[in-house]
Amino acid sequence: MNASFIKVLFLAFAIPFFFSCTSEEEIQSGAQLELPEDGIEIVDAWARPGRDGGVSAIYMHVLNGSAETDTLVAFSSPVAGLVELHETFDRGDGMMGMRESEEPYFPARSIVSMRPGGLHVMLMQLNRALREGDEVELSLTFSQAGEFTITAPVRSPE
Ligand SMILES: [Cu+2]
Repeated sequence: MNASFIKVLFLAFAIPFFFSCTSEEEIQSGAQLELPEDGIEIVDAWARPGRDGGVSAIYMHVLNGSAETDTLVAFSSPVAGLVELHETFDRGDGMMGMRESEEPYFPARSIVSMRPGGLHVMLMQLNRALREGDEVELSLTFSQAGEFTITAPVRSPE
């Protein structure tokens, strides 16, 4: 594979990814999801397919039922060499870009929803292909609530 072929592959992946964008972060009132009494709960996690050496993203709802804002301080996944919390932003030229979130905050008594076109956990340097039906393990460490390990099924975005 030469470099331009890789670039084409990346664009084919990235364009639908950016265009489904809504806002960079959506905090819902919790109409369908119920906040836990205390602490953090992570629900409905899923990952998009990715190729070996490529990238993927994990989406989820983070429910913070505690009375304090919590901060995401670390991540890891056995399938990725690098994991970051990304936000999608308007580059101002009609395109959407993504960058590492500088505010990994999860406000008290709130739900932060990660979804395509918004906030997501970016998996980079995949050490194997992720196909529909696979499962991906992800560990997240919050400054207050501590470490969580979740399993996200791989599926294609609707
Ligand atoms: Cu990203």
